[in-house]
Amino acid sequence: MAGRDWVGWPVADADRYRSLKYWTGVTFGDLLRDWAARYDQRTALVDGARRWTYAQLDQAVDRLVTGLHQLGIRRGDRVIVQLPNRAEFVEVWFALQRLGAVPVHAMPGHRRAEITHLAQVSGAVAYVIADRHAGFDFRTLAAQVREARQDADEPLRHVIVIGDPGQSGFVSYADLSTVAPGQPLPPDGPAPSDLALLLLSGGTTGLPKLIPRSHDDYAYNARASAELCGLGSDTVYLAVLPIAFNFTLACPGVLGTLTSGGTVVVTASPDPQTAFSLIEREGVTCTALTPPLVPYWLEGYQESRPDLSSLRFVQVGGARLDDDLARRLEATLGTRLQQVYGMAEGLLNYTRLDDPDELVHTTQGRPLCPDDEVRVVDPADDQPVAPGESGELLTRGPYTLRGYYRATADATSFTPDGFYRTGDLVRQLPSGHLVVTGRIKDQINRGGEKIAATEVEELLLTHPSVRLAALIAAPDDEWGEVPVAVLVCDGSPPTARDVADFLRTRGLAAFKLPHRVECLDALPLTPLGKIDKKRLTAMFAQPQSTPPSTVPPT
Ligand code: OOB
Repeated sequence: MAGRDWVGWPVADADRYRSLKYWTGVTFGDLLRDWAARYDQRTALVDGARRWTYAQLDQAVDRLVTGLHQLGIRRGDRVIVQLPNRAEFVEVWFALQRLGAVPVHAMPGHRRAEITHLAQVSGAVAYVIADRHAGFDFRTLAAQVREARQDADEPLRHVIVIGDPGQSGFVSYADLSTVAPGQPLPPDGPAPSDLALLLLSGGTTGLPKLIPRSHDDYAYNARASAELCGLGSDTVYLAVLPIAFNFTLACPGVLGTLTSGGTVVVTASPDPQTAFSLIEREGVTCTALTPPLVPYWLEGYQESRPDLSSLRFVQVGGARLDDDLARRLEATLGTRLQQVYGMAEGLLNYTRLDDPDELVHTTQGRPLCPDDEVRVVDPADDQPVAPGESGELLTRGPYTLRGYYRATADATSFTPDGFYRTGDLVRQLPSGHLVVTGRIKDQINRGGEKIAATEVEELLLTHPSVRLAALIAAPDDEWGEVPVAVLVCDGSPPTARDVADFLRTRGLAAFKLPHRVECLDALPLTPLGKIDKKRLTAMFAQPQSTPPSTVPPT
């Protein structure tokens, strides 16, 4: 373990999680082999008109493993994966697992600032993209990232492109997945306790941190979630949210469905009508949404009255779902709701499918595992609050990290005894269910997409006329909350459009752009001399009456 880039669980805890059979000592590469043996000719994956049986998926993954190995990708190498929801995501992910290489999960919306940062923190040697998606050419982005990393200790050596690789010396995915087997693969596959993937933290300071997840802990995450949701070989899961999102991949999502012998249907479009026709065509039994998608689904349902009778339940998570919308979802779609309050760092809370309606509509669920330890504390002194009172949620357990990758920010993110500080304010009911009441972390949650305030503030401060900058959350009917930039400027203040253009040229993802810009002569300070964000939030909690220089986020 010496010199490792990440800290695992203390030996005593790891032994306990093994003896309790949470960790079963299997890697994802071997799990896919087992599923192929067990579920063989059943349909594993559907993407448009293309379908894969379990046996075909297993073979496609083997071919890709050979191709990746011949390219020089080795056990332990980190590989950034930035793909829309396509079957290739699943092939690439399992091929990397079988090789012992580590996917770094980028989001489809990430741009130069985020991907360069991911490449730097992870030391990735390769980057997997689609040629174009949603009007954006990812090859241009990849060329910029490769150039930015060319003199680094760990440069980006390969860009693998699904579709047309273009002229930049990038590798064609089609070529890679059809290479003839050459040398036999080295027998030393990954160990179950090894790093399996790196997820992105929503972040509170600076750029996103990387979350190490092992085969053991992540396989438990997917399997236990699948059991809780009653998945089986009749499950048909529709992946609407990005597969790179922990929620979609393993809660129970794609991996939980495959664990159960079910079928995963992927769609790259969040449009409800596309989803409805797939639900009807494939007999989808469950799917997962973030709260802003829910009103669209309800409206879409009223318009076209699709047959959704196959749907057993719809999960909603990633941000707080309004209680009333929760009730309307069930009444309109005629299906069970499951609220999911989770985090890439680990802990998952689910409402149970047979919970009383009141709990399903008004809480964000209770922990997945009997050995998830949760404490609700006063953030000032880490002492437990009175039962039912609101406090910060701290947690520790068999699938919750003990430190970030390459140990960034661990001192502030964990208690000395290994509890992760979620930065979320919750209250716990006698039943164990949690209600998310707020947040103390400096983050904006735009309908499930997380924005670390300081990341945007640091870029705003590089604008020539910006002297001080604070990014705050303002309430919003569509997104729940949106980022608003409060600036102190020299000379004439930039408009929201100027600011958005500026941040885009700095390579920032579009979902992080401020929806509004407000200018002040000075920023209010706390007694300790920090920017008083509480006050700013109160000042700008309401949309301004004079039409603000609003810019659409995308
Ligand atoms: C999920 O994961 P992340 O890592 O993108 O974000 C985690 C944070 C939580 O700490 C909390 O602040 C917020 O997102 N959150 C919710 C929520 N679910 C997540 N806040 C209120 N209500 C909810 N239901 O977002 C995530 C990961 C796995 C499953 C589901 C969501």
